[in-house]
Amino acid sequence: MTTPTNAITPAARAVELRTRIEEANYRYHVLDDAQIPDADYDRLMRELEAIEAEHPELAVVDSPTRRVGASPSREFAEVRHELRMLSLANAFSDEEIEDFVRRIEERLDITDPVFSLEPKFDGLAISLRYENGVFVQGATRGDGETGEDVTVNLRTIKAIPLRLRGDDWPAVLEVRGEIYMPRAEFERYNAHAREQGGKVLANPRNGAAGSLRQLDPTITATRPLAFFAYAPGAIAEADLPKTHSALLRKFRDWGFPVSSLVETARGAQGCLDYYRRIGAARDGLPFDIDGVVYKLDDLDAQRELGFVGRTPRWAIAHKFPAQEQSTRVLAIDINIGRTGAATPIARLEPVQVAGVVVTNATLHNADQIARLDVRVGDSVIVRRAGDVIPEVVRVIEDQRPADTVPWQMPSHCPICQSELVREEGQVVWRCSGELICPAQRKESIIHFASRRAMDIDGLGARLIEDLCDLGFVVSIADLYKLGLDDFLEMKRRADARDGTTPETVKAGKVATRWAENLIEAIEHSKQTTLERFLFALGIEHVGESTAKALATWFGRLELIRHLPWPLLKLVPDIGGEVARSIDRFLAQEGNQAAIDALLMRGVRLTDEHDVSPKLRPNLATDQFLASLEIPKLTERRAAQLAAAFEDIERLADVPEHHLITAGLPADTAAALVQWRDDPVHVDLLKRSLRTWNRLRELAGSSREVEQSLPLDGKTVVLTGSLSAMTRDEAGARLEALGAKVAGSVSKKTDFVVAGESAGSKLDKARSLGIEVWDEARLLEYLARNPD
Ligand code: 5U1
Repeated sequence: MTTPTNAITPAARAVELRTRIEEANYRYHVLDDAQIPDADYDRLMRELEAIEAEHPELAVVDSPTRRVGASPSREFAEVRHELRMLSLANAFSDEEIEDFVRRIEERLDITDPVFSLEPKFDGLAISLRYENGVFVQGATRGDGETGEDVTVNLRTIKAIPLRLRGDDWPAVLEVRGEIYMPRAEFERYNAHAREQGGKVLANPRNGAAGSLRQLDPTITATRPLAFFAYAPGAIAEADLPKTHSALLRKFRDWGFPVSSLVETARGAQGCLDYYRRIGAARDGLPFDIDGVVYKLDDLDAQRELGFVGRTPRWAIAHKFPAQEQSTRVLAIDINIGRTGAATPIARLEPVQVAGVVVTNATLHNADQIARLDVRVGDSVIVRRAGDVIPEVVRVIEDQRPADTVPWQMPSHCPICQSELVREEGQVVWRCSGELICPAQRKESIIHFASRRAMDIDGLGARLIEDLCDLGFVVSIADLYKLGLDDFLEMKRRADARDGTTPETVKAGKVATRWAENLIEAIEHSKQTTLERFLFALGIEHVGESTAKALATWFGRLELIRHLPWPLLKLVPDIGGEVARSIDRFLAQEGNQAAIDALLMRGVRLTDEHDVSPKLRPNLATDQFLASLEIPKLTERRAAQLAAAFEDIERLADVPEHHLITAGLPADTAAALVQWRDDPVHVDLLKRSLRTWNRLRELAGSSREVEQSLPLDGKTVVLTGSLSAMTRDEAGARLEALGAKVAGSVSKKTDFVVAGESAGSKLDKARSLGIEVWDEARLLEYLARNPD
């Protein structure tokens, strides 16, 4: 076949596609600035795959289609590193860093040298070798002299370039760095594994190491791994930069991801400032780090200093306090949450983890215990990262005492003795006691009063426990009937119980003031927003964002509290599971009675409004039919049915053959009739039709166009601390002006508000060229745009 002269040849198209795919990879993994949507990227890949399949002669080894190519092997070959892979000396205190810097100053006879400052990534060190710009080999560190050849696995990681960019790279280039698993990807991976009953990864570091050491590269390809370059290995003679930081910039140009947190600074003080800043930002980073690394920036000076054993004199790791420690399990208890979820908790021999004494750690659920095989008496590794509840990561099996037995979920709630039950397909066991279970009641009241819910100042968990234990409060609405005498009496009884009874006049006055403040806070909480109120009810799966969606789309409590689940699903962010959970909650008389009692005792929702006109398109007949989840009724069939039956109420009794005449396949018609005639669905259909009609009326009469707001469509990120208001308050003000407040900076961010001590988010905003407002500018804007 000849190619028309004006048409692009398959060879030229393949080159063009590879260039575009590589450019997309570079932008995404190195510049953190994705330019094409995933779907377009996939399309380019499929087109390239098709060309290479049809023209095998055009396939090249560094084609992006060849990332997963090799078949499983039985073991990894050994690789001898041309240049030894070094390790770093560790330091844990400021003094050790001051000594490290002093030693360098003395040896080189200089003062305040410049250091390259970098995070110490918690992953797996590797070395990548490029010959004439093409990736030829990748190896683990091993013992520093010899590692394992993991080239085929590394090829599957898109952040690793298969061919270098530009043309000024040396003929032989080894780049060293860390393979890691981003936290969010780790969570997503584990959530999926749990759902599928698969094996979960213990932590992101094990996830990265385990994934890279798979003998089958197709498995590695499914693991969400990433890479940061941080050091050179063997390099052929070339004209290279004179400093480490400039070399990292070169790596970036050649296509390697380099952390945006890399900086330079002078002397020990510069290093220690960096340590503290990165330490403060650590929990908010998208990946795990276990310290920072300081490297003398001048490469000639590095060579002059040389090594002691396997560690360089010119670099050091300044480690954060350990996040994992070993301890012993003294008992495994069950904690009952506000939705009745029974969470096993390990009671531990007290141990310091990252500066805090840990005595309890979550074991998540019975499946997790079975997977880890945690037993009372075992020595275990506990992990505490940031604000996250400490968790048991694994058992140290060779320290298991002889007399341990596998743990079993108890059959009854330890608090109310109701049966513990587990719904089919769910991992969570629940106490079936619901409102009779004091633990569930207590937890639901604690949640109701909490800062992000009804925000009752001063009414914390301890106080609520006392109020419940001493019989002053049984349900959330009881909070609003407490008087001064109740608080004083409760305090008297609690003090007597605990043996702390300071019956002095002064103590009496202090107690009265305390009780008055509480009553004022309770009174104050009565004026709240619909969104907070819905969140405060503690409905399973209804977090702040779902509560906000409900409030925004439906506008009024009276409407929301009678919506059956199919209609709740018409809101874009609410799926079947969440909608059913809300429906289940609202179907319980006790819950409806609690809402009535709250309203009767004066709770007022200050921001109720009409149904959002945005709901109108979602109320189309076909969408309504699809929301009912009738078996076999796909979206297409729902649209067909909607077109055939103007009066959809007829569906309740239309004969099956009419459905077939209307064009539905016989099996769909039969499924619909079977569904409709099931007594459970008769009522659901009736209720859904009634509320759907009402919603259509309401959405039809609500204001045609919503007022546009000055920050409509803008995404804002707040970071650092503000002095005139909290970040939450600033966020609420910006939201009231139409902005969406996001938690992390991306290229979609329109501007970042940076207060005092802003850290990595500010750095990222700057590196992406995003507009940054300081507090003064924010205040000025808010003053000019009152909400
Ligand atoms: N960020 C960073 N981590 N890390 C680990 N730099 C760095 N350098 C290392 C190691 C082992 O070794 C250098 C001495 C090349």
